[in-house]
Amino acid sequence: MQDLKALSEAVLCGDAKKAREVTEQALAAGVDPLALVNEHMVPAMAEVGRRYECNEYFVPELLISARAMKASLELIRPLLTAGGRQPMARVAIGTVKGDLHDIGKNLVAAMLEGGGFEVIDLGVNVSPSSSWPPSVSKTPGSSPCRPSSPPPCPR
Ligand code: B12
Repeated sequence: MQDLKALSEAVLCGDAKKAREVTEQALAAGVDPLALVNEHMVPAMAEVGRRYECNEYFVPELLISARAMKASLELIRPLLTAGGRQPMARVAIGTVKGDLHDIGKNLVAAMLEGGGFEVIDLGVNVSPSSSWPPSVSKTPGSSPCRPSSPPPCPR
């Protein structure tokens, strides 16, 4: 099996084909899917963010890195979700109005599904005044929404 550094590299360089290829091989070799996310892809995205902050990367690089991460997550997501169980609760999730970052949200949604929750994904850029699907508005309880990633950097 290939060195898993190739996965971080593929995300960092925005090589979706390579990210998918390395993920496929790693999964076939029995590597824990969550380890691929937490130990390789998330740190690579953090480095992408650092490069963006230092003006080494710009929005196009963010986009192609995000595309590479998504290509890999497409293979991983089904492994995080468990089927056939009665859901223990229903959760609505979305990113708040103005926020288009959905990779983290999608990951959390997959983990919640894997943990036995029914997830209603409201998508991105969700306004508080949006008309919620009936399955959400009829459900008592809270809905986790998420603002744009970390707090602004101190300048
Ligand atoms: C990829 C990316 C993009 C992509 C997003 C593609 C996509 N489909 O998601 C694109 C290019 C579209 C983008 C655009 C912009 N981005 Co951007 N982006 C990133 C980047 C590099 C990675 C984000 C990511 O996916 N990380 C990987 C995931 C797995 O991590 P995560 O999102 O943090 O999620 C984890 C946790 O937060 C948590 N979590 C997430 N959601 C939820 C929900 C619940 C309920 C719970 C419990 C937990 C949870 O669990 C997740 C798994 O561990 C970050 C840098 C960074 N270091 O994060 C900047 C970053 C978030 N972006 C930033 C900026 C400034 C922008 C733009 C304004 C740039 C511009 N000038 O246009 C636009 C804003 C667009 C908008 N309106 O939202 C800033 C945000 C600064 C701030 N604090 O507001 C960051 C931090 C970069 C930086 N250092 O300056 N971006």
